[in-house]
Amino acid sequence: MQPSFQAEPFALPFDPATTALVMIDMQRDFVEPGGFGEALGNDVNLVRSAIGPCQQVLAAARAAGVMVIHTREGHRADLTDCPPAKLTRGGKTFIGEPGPMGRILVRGEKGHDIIPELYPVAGEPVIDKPGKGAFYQTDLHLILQTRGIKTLVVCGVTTEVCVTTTVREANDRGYECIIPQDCVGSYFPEFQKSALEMIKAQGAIFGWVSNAAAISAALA
Ligand code: C5J
Repeated sequence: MQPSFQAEPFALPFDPATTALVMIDMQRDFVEPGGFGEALGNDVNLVRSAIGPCQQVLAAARAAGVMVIHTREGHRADLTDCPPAKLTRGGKTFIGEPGPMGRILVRGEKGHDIIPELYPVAGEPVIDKPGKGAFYQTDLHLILQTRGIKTLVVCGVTTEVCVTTTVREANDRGYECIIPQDCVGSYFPEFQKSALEMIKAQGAIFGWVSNAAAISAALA
């Protein structure tokens, strides 16, 4: 019998061979003090609750042989790929300026890298993206198509920004997306609640919502 993820608004059947875990932007810049998230005036402690559940789902995906992909939001050191409209927005510190973890949201800097708790292992593609959506100006779609991937388990930060932007992009490209709600984090809990409701509303108009325990159990 085909396995399925328990989810809302209804269970989602999947094939492990055509499923990928996409870990969105679990970078120091978003989940540790001194990065981009804090520079925007946010309390990073609000998103750190997603780390443990993400570790659980990551371990389950690796054990099941499910493809794992990581993304990082950030820019070239010369900022030539950062639109002025993005560059000029911020709070205390702006993209490209020095911070305690190096230049904010710049590739190669300590803050730009993925947190040690969820660090990629050999064979797991890392997608560097200049925008919020992981499909915009990246080779993510090509990589997924090449592997025949149809279903995406999407985790990471932040829920209403890069996570659901990516889910909306993926949905339009024909992927079935499921978000474990404890594996995503937002600096604004009320935004997270609304963002996840929007995903699963109207008969899963953008995708499904589940949790780490259900995803891990289905992959076991
Ligand atoms: C933000 C992201 N929140 N990764 N980026 O600016 O969600």
